[in-house]
Amino acid sequence: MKKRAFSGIQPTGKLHLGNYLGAIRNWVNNQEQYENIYCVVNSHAITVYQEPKELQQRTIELFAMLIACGLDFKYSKLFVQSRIDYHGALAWILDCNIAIGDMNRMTQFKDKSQKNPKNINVGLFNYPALMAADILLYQSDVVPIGDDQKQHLELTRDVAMRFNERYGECFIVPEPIIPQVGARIMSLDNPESKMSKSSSSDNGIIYMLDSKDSIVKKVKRATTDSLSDICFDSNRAGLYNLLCIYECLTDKSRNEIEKSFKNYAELKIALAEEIFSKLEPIQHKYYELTKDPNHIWQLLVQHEEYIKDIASATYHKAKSLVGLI
Ligand code: AQP
Repeated sequence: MKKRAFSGIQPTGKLHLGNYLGAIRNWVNNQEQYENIYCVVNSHAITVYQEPKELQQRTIELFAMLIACGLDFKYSKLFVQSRIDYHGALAWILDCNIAIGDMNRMTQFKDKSQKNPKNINVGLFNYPALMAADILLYQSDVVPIGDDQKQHLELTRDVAMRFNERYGECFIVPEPIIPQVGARIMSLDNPESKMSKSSSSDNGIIYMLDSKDSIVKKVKRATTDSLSDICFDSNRAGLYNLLCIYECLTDKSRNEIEKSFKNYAELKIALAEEIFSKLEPIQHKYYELTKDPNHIWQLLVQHEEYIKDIASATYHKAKSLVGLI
């Protein structure tokens, strides 16, 4: 029997190359190996204020983008989190089994609350419990994620084990799958921080729908250093990031890549070409798909009954084990 893979992505902004290389590309590449369930986690998105109409629109656009990136309904189930009520309900049960000290250690909460000090809400603090519920509801064996979600996955594993010990076997304890290359794509203009949908400046982010011109401009302007030799040196953060992106996109060896370019300008030209050649077919498919909003809606509800059955079985088991009637 195939192992089950589960992962999610938030409709918090426009999808970028970091999301693609760190997560989605691996979902797509591994989809024949696993039984897959993927999710647009829009309930997570409201932990930071979202304009409601925009959130609705972005949820649908992200759903279409995931299909354009290559998620194939023959192998993968795709759905929208808020349409399945069991996520919030299981999160509450898990909340009551997570120590406040464990939650206090989550670095994403610290980062996000520092970025946005006026909007530190309970939901943002509680984000990891909802993420644990997403994963555990579907009895997931593996969770393909970028490096930034590793700590949340550890908390998910801990709460699953604690629950199973305390109340009896209920959840599969999931394993993370973190790619060796591309797990943390950094911002092009600030290579000390990760490329992120909610970054304040667009210059460091390659969006999935960026035009070729825009990609070329952003890559040309990418921060490097005053040296000139090309080598994978993680102390030279800007260059290292560009080389890692190139490595991810071409699957060439590091040695071969280092020998291919004499200077930064050559590397940047080749990298921009490589990025656009990977994004162009995705962009075509996305624009094709979004011409027909009714069709997207049909796809959006297509897997809901299947998903609901799995979620309902897990939730009712957990509910009964803790003694809720
Ligand atoms: N820069 C990145 N490099 C590699 N992987 C990344 N991921 C995100 N950024 C990078 C991975 O993408 C998946 C979906 O992420 P998400 O939308 O759920 O939330 P996030 O990690 O918080 O992504 P962003 O872009 O930084 O969004 P905002 O700004 O809204 O928080 C995850 O598997 C993540 O690891």
